Amino acid sequence: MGSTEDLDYPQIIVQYSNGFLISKVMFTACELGVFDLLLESGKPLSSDAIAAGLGASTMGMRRLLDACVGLKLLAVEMTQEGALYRNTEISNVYLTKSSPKSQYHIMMYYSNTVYLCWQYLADAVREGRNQYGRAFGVSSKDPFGAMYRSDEEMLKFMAGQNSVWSICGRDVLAAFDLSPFRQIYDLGGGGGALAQECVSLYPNSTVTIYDLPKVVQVAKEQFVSPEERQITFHEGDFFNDSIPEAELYILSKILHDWDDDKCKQLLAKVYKACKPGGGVLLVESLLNEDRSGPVETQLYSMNMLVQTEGKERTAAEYSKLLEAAGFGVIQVKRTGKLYDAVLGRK
Ligand code: ASE
Repeated sequence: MGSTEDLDYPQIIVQYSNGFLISKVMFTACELGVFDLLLESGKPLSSDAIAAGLGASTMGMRRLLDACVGLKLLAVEMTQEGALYRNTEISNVYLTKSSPKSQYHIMMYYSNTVYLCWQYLADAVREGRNQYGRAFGVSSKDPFGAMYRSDEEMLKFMAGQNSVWSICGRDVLAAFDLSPFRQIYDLGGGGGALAQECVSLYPNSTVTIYDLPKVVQVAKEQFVSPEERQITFHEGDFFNDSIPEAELYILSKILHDWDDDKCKQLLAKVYKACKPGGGVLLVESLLNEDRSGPVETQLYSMNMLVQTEGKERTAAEYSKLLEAAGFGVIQVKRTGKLYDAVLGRK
């Protein structure tokens, strides 16, 4: 890259232009259940068998399967009976619904919600605000009112966010030794996957998932088993209701939803509630200090523009927000994965 060849044939431009085609092929194969069928079958299948099994056209399915082979999401072998398709290892682990590391739900959220908002990216950049009005005809003033506009949308969001913790949860919680903190609140803890990682990594801790009443209700019904003794719930709106006392507050992908004023307001409230010697753990995707990357974080920041009131920030920006609220001894740990950790102490 950066060589004269780039001007002769713009590889990078072609690749980026095709980026959304790649996303949609993967999302569609997931949505139709291609990877699930191949996992269940336990043996390679022809495109006709897959099409029949999924109620799709033979012609359309053949093309989808071939594209998945090109993307290395499927493997193909030629036999006397014709082409037989099977999952690659990565598809078995991440693209099937039933896998413990499944990314299926976040992909459905991207494909059916995020994707529609991105249709209006130019408007979002022009206006500097989220595009719920244009994309879904709902007010953009209250982003979570818009994101949770129906129970179905809320459920899709919660399931999607949960799937991220199956691949990043352990790293962000192990970034610091949190074992001295026994009494933990996960503010905006949603479907509870991070809370579950937390109690499994720190068996002496209890985690309270603090979220809106309707979120807590769904979390109890669909995501967290009542057998999970170390996890409890608290229904509330962290901007308008009180925050109970605890030793550690986790704010995972919360501050990136809000502007600096709202972040300061929330952190000040958390500081007040926090026990002396306690702390706050921010779990966020950190921008480099010079904002040069990582590209995933830059893209997520664009997504925060189209979907929320927030943005992704640098470690220094999060430190400033924490300091403004009174927190000290701020430590930053980059995990090398999508999400990083920042710890502040009271
Ligand atoms: C939020 C997280 C997300 C609010 C809206 C969101 C995600 C998608 N939409 O707190 C997950 C992160 N992924 C992206 C593309 O930003």
